Amino acid sequence: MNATEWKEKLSAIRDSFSVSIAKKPAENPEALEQRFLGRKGELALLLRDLKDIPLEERKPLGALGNAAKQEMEAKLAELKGSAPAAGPAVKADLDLTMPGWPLPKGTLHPLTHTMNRLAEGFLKLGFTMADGPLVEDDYHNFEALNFPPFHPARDMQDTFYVAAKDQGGKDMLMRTHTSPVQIRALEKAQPPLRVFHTGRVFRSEAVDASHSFAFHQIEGLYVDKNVSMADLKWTAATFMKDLFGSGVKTRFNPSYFPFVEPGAEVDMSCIFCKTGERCPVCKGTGWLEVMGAGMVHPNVLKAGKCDPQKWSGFAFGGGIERFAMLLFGIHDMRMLYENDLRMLKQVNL
Ligand code: 2NM
Repeated sequence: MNATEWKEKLSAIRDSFSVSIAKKPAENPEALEQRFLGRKGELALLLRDLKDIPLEERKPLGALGNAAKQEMEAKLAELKGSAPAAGPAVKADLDLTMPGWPLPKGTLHPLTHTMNRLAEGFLKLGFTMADGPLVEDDYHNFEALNFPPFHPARDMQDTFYVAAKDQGGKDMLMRTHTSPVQIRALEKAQPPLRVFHTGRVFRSEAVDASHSFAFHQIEGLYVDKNVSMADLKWTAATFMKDLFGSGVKTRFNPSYFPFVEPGAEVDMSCIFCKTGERCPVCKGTGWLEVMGAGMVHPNVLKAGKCDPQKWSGFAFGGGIERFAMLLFGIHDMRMLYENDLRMLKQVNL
């Protein structure tokens, strides 16, 4: 558990305490005390988890925990003092000074929450948010990204084409990745440029536990003088630590994407492995593939009206569903789209 998750849990405990304590007729204060403040109560268990959090982050969290404890103790004392000794609940209990009924709060969809976390991570690193259309033309989705004319990804099997044509009479399609947003950003502004985008993409694929025909990607682009693979590695490592905690390691494997050269797959160290067990998530390899990345291909820079002799850049991309599944321990992507309330209500901010 990292500091952010710890804070989220604390907040969830405080929320459910507030709801429980405001119930009418009142719940038994002793039972509430045991549930929240007891030796094996929710707060005590959470405080025990502090040991997993690096020392320098632990102190402020401990203070937050103690403040919450005192607050709960005070509220419980109040409840005990005001509870009728025994017998039926007092009928004339209209007390205008009592706090109102708690309204049920809306919660963010785990995917929305994940997108927000990703966006926060990149905004912190000085990237700005870019946007682009879901219905694209062939030029921005493929041609400007150095897809050779007969590249299999252009095939009807993978791409949803729409009936409409663009103004030049050319095919329009549902974007198959978020990369066209980077091309549009390059067209609009000269480097130095640091942009990212999170949004929906569409592929004509069969649905299963790890595939969907409409999913989400994050992509980013950095173009400047002397941008190197080392900058890319630092950015990827920093970002993964921000998302999954400071203990997470990152490694690169060589890979191919038409729009980068060299290209790499980005692995993060498995966050589910327990020593001595064969981990079902990383299949015992210790690594999880989470992103693609590389140095922007000169042809792509040219398409964005940047001189490759003068500028260089890195780009990266990854599936947001995958990040959400890792963050929330979800094993089947389809659950993200089924709107089961137990799924929808787990982000408690
Ligand atoms: C990836 C992997 C590697 C990428 C490249 C670009 C652009 F437009 F700058 F060329 N945008 N995104 C990229 C690079 C995306 O996703 C798997």
